[in-house]
Amino acid sequence: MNNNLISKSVNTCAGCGLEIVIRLALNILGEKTIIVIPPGCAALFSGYSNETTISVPGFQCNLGNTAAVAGGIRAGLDMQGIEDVYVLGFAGDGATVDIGLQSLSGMLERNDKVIYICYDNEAYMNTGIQDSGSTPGNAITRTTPGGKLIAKKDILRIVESHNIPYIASASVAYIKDLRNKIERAKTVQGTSYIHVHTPCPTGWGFQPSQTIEVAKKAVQTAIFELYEIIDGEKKTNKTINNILPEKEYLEIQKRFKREE
Ligand SMILES: Cc1ncc(C[n+]2csc(CCOP(=O)(O)OP(=O)(O)O)c2C)c(N)n1
Ligand code: SF4
Ligand SMILES: [Mg+2]
Repeated sequence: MNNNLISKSVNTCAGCGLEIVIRLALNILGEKTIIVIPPGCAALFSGYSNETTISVPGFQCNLGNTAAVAGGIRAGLDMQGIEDVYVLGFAGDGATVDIGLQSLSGMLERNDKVIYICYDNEAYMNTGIQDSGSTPGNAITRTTPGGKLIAKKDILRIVESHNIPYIASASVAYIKDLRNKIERAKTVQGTSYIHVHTPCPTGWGFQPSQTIEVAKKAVQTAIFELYEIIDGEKKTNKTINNILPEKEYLEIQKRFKREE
């Protein structure tokens, strides 16, 4: 376990969910990790120019090729007989479910030994809150001012169709569960895909202090399900006995509010 791989001050917005995910991931994976980050809020987080906040080797790829670059790095390590280094693809939803989908599909098909984490803040946040395939229906973004007309793309089902050994959904509100999932990914011989529901106060319109509350409500309303698929077997990680009404999740975010 290493708590010192990311500097204390970083340039995400206050209350940013993605900061939690990346800190936890590197904390668990440790310094023998090569991280691949496409453009997005995580790339800004990782630093500008010759300054970086992350003290593991990393590469900023293009928006569409995180998985291809991560797979290529793994192939290079394999050629050198290096087995004790994790390759981590760390990408936003736009970079994963839209423009990076072809590259992701190729990597999943090859079953490259890569841990791929998608932090899903449900829009292209870094460029000013445009809707992505992962934006939920009815959400207001700069490109869907009247609310998005189509539903959120179910990337986990697309990933599942590739029959990789490990798939998980996770949430920043359930850190122990997320931790277990990253720990499991470390042991997988092949591709692990972890999709993390990652609230964004700036893009979703809630107070920075509410990040965990918003993430938790998504699970408690059954809007976001926590599960893993291990060698094809699906396991639910959080059974919600008293499902809350959806409005309890929707009403605390400005992106679902309509002008009267
Ligand atoms: C091919 C290409 N198109 C557009 C961009 C501009 N761009 C940079 S970051 C970004 C948003 C990425 O969204 P996402 O992957 O969801 O990450 P987030 O910003 O939400 O963290 C876009 C569109 C780019 N870098 N490359
Ligand atoms: S826009 Fe959202 S995802 Fe990006 S740094 Fe700010 S809070 Fe984090
Ligand atoms: Mg995004």
